[in-house]
Amino acid sequence: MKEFKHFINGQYVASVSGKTFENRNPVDNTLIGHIHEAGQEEVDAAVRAAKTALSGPWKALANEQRIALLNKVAERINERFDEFLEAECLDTGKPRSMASHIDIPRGAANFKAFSETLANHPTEGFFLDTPDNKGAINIGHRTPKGVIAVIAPWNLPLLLMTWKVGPALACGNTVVVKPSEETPATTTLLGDVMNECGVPPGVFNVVHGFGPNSAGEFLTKHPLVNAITFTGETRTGESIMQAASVGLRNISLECGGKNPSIVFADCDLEQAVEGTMRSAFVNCGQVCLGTERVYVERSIYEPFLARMKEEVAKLKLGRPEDDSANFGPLISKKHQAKVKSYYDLAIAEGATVEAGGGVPDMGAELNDGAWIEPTIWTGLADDARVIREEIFGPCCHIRPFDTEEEVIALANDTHYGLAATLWTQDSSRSIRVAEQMEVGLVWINSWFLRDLRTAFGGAKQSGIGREGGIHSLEFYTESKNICIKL
Ligand code: NAD
Ligand code: 6OD
Repeated sequence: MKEFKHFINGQYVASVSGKTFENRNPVDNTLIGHIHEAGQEEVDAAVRAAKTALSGPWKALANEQRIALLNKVAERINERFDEFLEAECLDTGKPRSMASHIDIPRGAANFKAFSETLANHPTEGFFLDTPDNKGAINIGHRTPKGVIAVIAPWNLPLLLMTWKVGPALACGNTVVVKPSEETPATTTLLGDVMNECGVPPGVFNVVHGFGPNSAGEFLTKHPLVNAITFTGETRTGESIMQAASVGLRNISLECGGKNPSIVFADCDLEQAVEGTMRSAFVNCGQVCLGTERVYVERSIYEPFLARMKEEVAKLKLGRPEDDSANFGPLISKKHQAKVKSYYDLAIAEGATVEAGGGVPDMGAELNDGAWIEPTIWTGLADDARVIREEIFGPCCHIRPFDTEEEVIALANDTHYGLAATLWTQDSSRSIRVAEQMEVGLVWINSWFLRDLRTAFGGAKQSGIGREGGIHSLEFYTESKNICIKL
């Protein structure tokens, strides 16, 4: 039986209260272990450790030395790849094939990429004319922001946590991470890696627990936290924004989506089918960038739908270690109940179920897991709740359209604005439509193709701010102008 403790000031510590909660495997609902729940006391200890560590050996490191240390962290994650893989698959139930290609390598790469960004980022400089003709020089100078609270979700636990921790540490900050209550393992393991690599105590801290009235709330409300970076639901983002308003702390919010995919008649049909299959169903549909609304130009609507149904029938549900399986369970029984409620709602709202639609019979060993069928609907009205609300499951609605203007209006008719995917071989159209999408990210003839130097984030209710490349440096540093009169 595993035990997940907090990682504070370089040491694993139990909750003072002795309070723990269960960590269950979504594959079969078996007990993985117990997670210590942080109260105010542990959160305070973690934040104070992070505050103290801002000075001392961490501050004394030159940029180059800090970068070398973070590269070592990346290398050590890769050396301990199998442990991270096992931990991530146990917590999430996702196929090993996916976690070994996406979650763990990106978890390591996030440390390298932001070290490089930092190393290659030029300093801003302006020469200013002055009345005495001697002039002045302005130099932009960046300093760490301080203690950063990192609040992470469960869908890509290591990847999305290090996507924040990597740049935060590269910029010289210290962090207190609150991983999702569903997925404590890889964040906990990273503490050990930090110690092995010689990252000073207090630079990386972890507290476990829930959101409201638990570790998440205590952390975001802590007055010594200088900035909060969050990934999760829009409604949670609103609470965090309120917490951050006290003391005017900066926030970066990466929230939910109801992402459209637009398939034009001039697309490469097989490429569009393959891409839409991934964007709707990879990670059991639990990717914030995932497609839940598919709009297909009427002339290819029937063949597209038919090909999607053929491909969904080929998805193989199974345990993470089953190499022939490419589709795992949802994260939890609770999330299964939420997704299933939308499956029932779709029928109540008049959908035609083209594929899936229910909970599969996985056999006696797995039936207690959080399994759900990959599902395709057609025939829903544009104002149906299933079309408007984020489900975060392996499902999409496919609808025909007739004109470019019509589909742009349909795609934008949502409170969310995270990502859109376009499938077309007409490059002029692809740019014209991309420009009109009210989102932070547009993929043309691809999906989730990531370049970590680029701006990442959402428009509308999908978030506030951008991270990635220099955008991360901007969030994780305080910018100061130094003006030198000559
Ligand atoms: P969630 O909002 O329920 O939880 C995210 C984290 O916030 C967890 O660690 C949780 O414990 C914590 N939390 C909850 N309430 C809190 C509070 N009041 N104060 C402080 N912390 C609190 O989200 P989730 O269910 O873990 O993840 C799924 C959601 O995340 C989906 O909506 C998905 O779209 C979104 N997401 C967005 C992105 C993105 O980049 N935009 C990426 C991944 C997931
Ligand atoms: O690739 C990333 O950097 C990123 N933040 C991905 C988010 C995926 C959402 O589920």
